[in-house]
Amino acid sequence: MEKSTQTIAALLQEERTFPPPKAFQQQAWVNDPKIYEQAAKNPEAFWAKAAEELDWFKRWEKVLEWNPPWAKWFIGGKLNASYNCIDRHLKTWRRNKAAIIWEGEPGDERVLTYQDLHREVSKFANVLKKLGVKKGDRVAIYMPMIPELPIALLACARIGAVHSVVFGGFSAEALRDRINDAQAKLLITADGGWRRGQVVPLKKNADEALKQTPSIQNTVVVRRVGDPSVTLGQNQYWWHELMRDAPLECPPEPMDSEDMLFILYTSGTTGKPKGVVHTTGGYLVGVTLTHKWIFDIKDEDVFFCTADIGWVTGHSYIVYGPLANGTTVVMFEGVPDYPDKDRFWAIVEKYRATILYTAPTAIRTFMRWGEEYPKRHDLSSLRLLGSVGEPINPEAWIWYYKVIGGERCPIVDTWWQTETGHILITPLPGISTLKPASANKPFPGIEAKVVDEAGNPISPGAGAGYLVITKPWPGMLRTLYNDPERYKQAYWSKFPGVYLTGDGCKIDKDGDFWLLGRIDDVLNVSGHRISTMEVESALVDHQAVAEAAVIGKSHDVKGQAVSAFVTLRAGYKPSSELADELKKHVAKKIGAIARPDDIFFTAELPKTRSGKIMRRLLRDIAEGRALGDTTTLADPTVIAQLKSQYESSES
Ligand code: 7RM
Repeated sequence: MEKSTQTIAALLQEERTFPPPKAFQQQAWVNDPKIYEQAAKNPEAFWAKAAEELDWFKRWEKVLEWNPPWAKWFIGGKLNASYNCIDRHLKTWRRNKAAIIWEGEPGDERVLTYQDLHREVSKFANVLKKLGVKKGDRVAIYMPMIPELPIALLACARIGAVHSVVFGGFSAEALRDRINDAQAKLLITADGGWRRGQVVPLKKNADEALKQTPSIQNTVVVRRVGDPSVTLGQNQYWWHELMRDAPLECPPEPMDSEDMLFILYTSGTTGKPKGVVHTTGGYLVGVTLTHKWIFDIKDEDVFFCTADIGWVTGHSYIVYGPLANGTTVVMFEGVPDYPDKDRFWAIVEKYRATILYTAPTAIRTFMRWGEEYPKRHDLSSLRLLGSVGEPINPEAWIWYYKVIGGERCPIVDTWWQTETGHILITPLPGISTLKPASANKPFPGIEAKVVDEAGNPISPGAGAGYLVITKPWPGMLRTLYNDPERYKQAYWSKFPGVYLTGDGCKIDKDGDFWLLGRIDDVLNVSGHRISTMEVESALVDHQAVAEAAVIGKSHDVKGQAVSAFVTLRAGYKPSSELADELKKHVAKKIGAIARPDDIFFTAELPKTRSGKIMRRLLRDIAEGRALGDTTTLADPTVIAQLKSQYESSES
């Protein structure tokens, strides 16, 4: 160990810069960098100004009350999220504007205007009431990516019920545990969903879960796939039958700014999932302003966010942010490679999407498949690209920029979490000089720092450490549902009064932030703390590598040795020569200290269902341990195969 206040080594040097294109800058909502200082001088005034862009039934009396770690925003204010996302647009020309352009996996389409959305949401809100759902009750939602999903969210918001969306890819047990933790009264699901031409049996899973969920009184089922074997049991109803004679008018419930809007479960490293609680006023202010400024949203835009609404990205940037801004969003039920590997590009072309928001894991997969798929389509409608979910390595950034953006579209690499509610660290496309793999700067009104083990700020250019948020922000989680102690412990105990993100980060001499992955994943090689992100980026920089996951493996002398799991691009084959070449490549790119001791080639990496690499399971394999919790894995066969291959290569 070199110092007691140990930080993370900053190894990777990325020198390329991309200033904002003049034409983009001129038309952008934000084109004066002074906004940062102005907001920093008085963040509360800054956020109050943002709040004025929403419609309030009653104005707030106080902007912020902060008794760490308890925050309240826009105290005394009354508003309704569904009213802000729908009703207020009906008073304008937008009433017949497309709110949601939806495409199903089989190629079916639906377009809902704001007026259509108003009708469907109001009717379903009346259905909820009729089924006995009251303000404050929790409603569990387990659905595919069909229009009824955002309709259900907004209907809950309309009557003040709290939605808890459980991603449709989760198992019956995961659904059961989340229903029970939230004590949900109603479940909304579907007969099934489409995935690569197969039916995901949502109703079957739901029935399995319902055997052990005593709080559920009724279940509503959307007929999506038309599976004739799906029948209704007691207290179960078809969505379309309930909707048939539901009244058209349902006045939005005036909600207190601090009333709960939703719970969203996120898996902790150990133990039961955490029920992240978001409230109404602050969250809506945060998602609305960040969506408008970061994506530079104009009325002409067609915003395509590829996330599932089962994740926070879908909540904030398919539903609440875009609809509050009166945007047209593209919502897609399927996957990028069905029926072929050009599906996203076909959608961009067909609906003339102007903004695409997707994840690095998808971008690296597209790189692996090759340029021929995007090249089949006209992507010239795109004017801005976004990335979220993981650090994007420079090679993937450059590929995205060139192949998808045609070297004309700025990329916003947006850092945030389920807990933060909205984007906190990001470029602003009209003013930021972009650096591939840097998420740029805290959004105006946000104060973030990188600190060492003792909590002392690391000055710009001096290295890496813990990313923390040092002032409350409007969309921050308010607590963990029914577990305030865990809330305090997980986020506020390491550095008192300061929010711990759990991510490693470096800050360069310009004050730009570079995310380095989860602190729990950091390696320690001979006392040097090395981020997974930097070694992985060096590997992906080699033309043969599609994706890489790096872990520390126990080593007698060094403590830990760098061990890499690598997938190759089309046209490359594993060999010991290639492994040697990759080791050398890492040593050359970032230094001998990071040179991998071993490289293991694999066809797939284990990922969560939202696409994040699960390094913890790779560590279990490398150390020959039993696998830890695998319930959040997207594809359990990947890890089983990897384990047996790895074990036979060792012997
Ligand atoms: C939005 C979302 C949160 C974690 C976070 C990071 C990682 C997300 C970026 C990123 C580097 C980014 N919510 N992360 N965005 N890392 N650059 N632009 O993903 O709750 O599911 O995950 O995701 O580690 O802590 S989340």
